[in-house]
Order: sequence, then structure tokens, then C-alpha cells
Amino acid sequence: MPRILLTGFEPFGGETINPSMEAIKQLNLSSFPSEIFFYQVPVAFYDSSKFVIEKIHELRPDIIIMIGQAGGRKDISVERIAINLDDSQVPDNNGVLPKDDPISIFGESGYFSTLPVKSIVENISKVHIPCHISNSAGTYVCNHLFYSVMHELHERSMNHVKAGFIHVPYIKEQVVHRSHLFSLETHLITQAIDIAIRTTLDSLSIIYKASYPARI
Ligand code: PCA
Repeated sequence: MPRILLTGFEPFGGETINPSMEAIKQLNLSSFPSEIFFYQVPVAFYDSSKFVIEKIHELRPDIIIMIGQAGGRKDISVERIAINLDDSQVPDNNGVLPKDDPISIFGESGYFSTLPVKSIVENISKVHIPCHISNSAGTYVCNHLFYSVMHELHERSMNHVKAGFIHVPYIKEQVVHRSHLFSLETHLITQAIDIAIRTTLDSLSIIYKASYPARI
């Protein structure tokens, strides 16, 4: 059975919830033909990547899907690329405020997601949830985590692991006093994550599929 590492973030920037975790908690984990391990990650440049990289080596997942909040965006953004840059206007939850710092001095300038980003967007769009490919995960903690994970997989020759990042908008509860901001119902974000997981599972090699008689 494939193993999936799924991560969301703790709240940050004065919010009391983070839609990534709220949505992940509502997934029906037993409905997937896989083992899913999910964690809440600190919104901290260095601690986030340290935590997730440790989990990768402990759990040896086949798929890594990282989810984060992109407040103000109007759709589910399936990120295509992580860039080698930390540059922040606001401190992270540990007070760290990097300016124009490379994430890895000798690392590549960027790494592409190895999730099937186009199929994920297509399948989420089919159920009328707004969804697009995004070409920038920003330069804050989400991009840092995304880049660090892709770099680790590259450096350790773990290229068989499919990994990537999805940004999600605010949920309704976060915008009650800011109704001009876009938001989605939590259950729609949960459904989008569910579809992203299933689409990625479907894209795994035939060897894996062969171990699920029910899916052939
Ligand atoms: N979003 C932030 C960091 C944590 C989160 O949920 C970002 O987009 O970088």
C-alpha cells in the first residue's frame, strides 16, 4: 500500500486557524487505498523543513502533499515550482525575517513539483471547485518548505517520490469581519485535497496499482 505524507500548517499572521489543517482534519482517511500520515507543521522557516524532512526519512512515503494557506487567492492553487529564495515582509512564528536569502547555497534555482499538477487541476475543476496551476508559491514559509523537500528528495536520489505543494484560500470563518475577501467552504477544500490525493495515487506506477485488485 502506498504511503502518503500530508502536511498542513499551524495558524500565522494573527489568524486563529489555518484552512490547510481545518480541511485535512475533515478527510475520510479510511476511504483511501493508502496509508496517510498527516501533521501540522510550524510556520517557521527552519523548523518547518527540519520537521518534514525528518518525517520523510522516518516514514519513507511514496507521495508527499504539502498544503498551506494563501489568503487573498481566489482558487485552489496547485503549485508548479519552488524557488531557491527566502524573502519575507513579515517574521515567521519564530520571529525569523529572511531577506533575499538562498534556501540552499549550492541548490538548484528551482524544482518542479512532481505531482501530476495538470491532472489535479483538471479533476478538481470538473467538480466546479475553482482551481488553477500557480507558478509561484511565494517566498515565505510555504515556498521554503516546498523547496527544501524537493531539494532533499533530489539530493538523496529519492526521485521516485511524488511531491508537491497546494495553496488554499481562506475559509468562511476567517473572513466574517472581512467579507470583501474571497473564501471557500472548508468541505470544498477537503474535497479538492481528496481529489489531489486520488489523482496522484492514480498516477503511480502500474506496480503499485497491481497490488490493489479492487482498482484494476
Ligand atoms: N501559508 C504561508 C506559510 C504557512 C501557510 O499556511 C505561505 O504561503 O508561505
